[in-house]
Amino acid sequence: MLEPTDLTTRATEALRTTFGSEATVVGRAPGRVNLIGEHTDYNAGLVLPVALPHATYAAAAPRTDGVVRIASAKEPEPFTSHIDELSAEIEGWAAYVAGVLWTLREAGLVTGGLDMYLESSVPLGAGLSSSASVECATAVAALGLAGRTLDEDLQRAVVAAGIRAETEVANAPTGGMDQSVAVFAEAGGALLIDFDSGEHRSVPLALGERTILVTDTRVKHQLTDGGYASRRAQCEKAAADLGLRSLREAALDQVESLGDDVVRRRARHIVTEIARVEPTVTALGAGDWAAIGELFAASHTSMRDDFEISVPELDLAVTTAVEAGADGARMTGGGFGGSIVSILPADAVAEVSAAIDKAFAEAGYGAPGHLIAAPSAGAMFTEVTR
Ligand code: GAF
Repeated sequence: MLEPTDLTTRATEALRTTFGSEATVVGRAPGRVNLIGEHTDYNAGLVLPVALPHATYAAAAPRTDGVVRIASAKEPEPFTSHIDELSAEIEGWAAYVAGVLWTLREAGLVTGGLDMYLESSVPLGAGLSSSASVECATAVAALGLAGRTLDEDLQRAVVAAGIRAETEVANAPTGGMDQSVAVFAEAGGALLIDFDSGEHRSVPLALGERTILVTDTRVKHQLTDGGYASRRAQCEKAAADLGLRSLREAALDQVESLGDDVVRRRARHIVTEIARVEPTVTALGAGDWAAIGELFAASHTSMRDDFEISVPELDLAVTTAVEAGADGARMTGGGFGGSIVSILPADAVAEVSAAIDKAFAEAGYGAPGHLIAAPSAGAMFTEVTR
């Protein structure tokens, strides 16, 4: 099991050894697993993610000279700049950190320099939103250093800063679900977000004897490699061909009238997937695990056949999880690799994960990783006292 270790101490110690700085603030923001509603955020649709207990920790110390220095456990070579010189032209991993500081400076929310060190327990490239957790941990740490209080307006600013860094600096044309859940999630709940109205509400999860298991196939996915952008463009084309503002407004029979087979199937996934979100909320509330099984199966089939974002490792993990006792399983996140999510009886976790490990070994795939997604809270910062 990939454990959700608290990395506060490691991050503050690494800040000291790397830069000789004492952290005054540690920002923390979680990764996420989406229960249902995939690729619906940029179609003004509904999503239902859960924040993971696995998170990024950003230890930060203020500087009076405006200099910005950033390092992380995965990228120990520091990024160095000056707060006034940050722009959208930032290469590589630093785009997700310095890019957020740039957008906060542009918004007038951050003016000073800082030293920052990041540690994360969110698996990278696993479709579990490690980048949004980095963005949001960075933002709340910088706002904590600036003496701000994280009220709802500022939370919205954090979400916006993360989205801008991701879309304008890292050039990943993503939709906003990951930053929203990283900030607004409440412990014990999933977050129902409506990307048409902009509203969100926490849906308490009465899982009882059930658990949410995430299995990382370790097939690395990238949101910048073209597959994600092409799906987004196809959805926009479908809406435009139908004369609609977005596919949120489309009915299934309208979509079936689209002439282009690929565009029609992409749009069909979006319309049917949006329609599965509220029934999932109802089924979770009622503990109707058979309904969850059907909804997850339909969602996975739709992503595999209509949206074409699954890979054989994801399909095998899903089939095996259900055969071994999960109520339901589906791929989660952007696709083209990454993870599946299963809901299952807590006492079936060992059996289901062992069955997936065995199936992967027999298929000649590398060993997957598993984690328990205990629904956790969104981003916050704590002041370091000594
Ligand atoms: C990625 C994106 F970042 C999200 O905005 C969302 O579109 C998701 O893929 C698919 O549901 O995580």
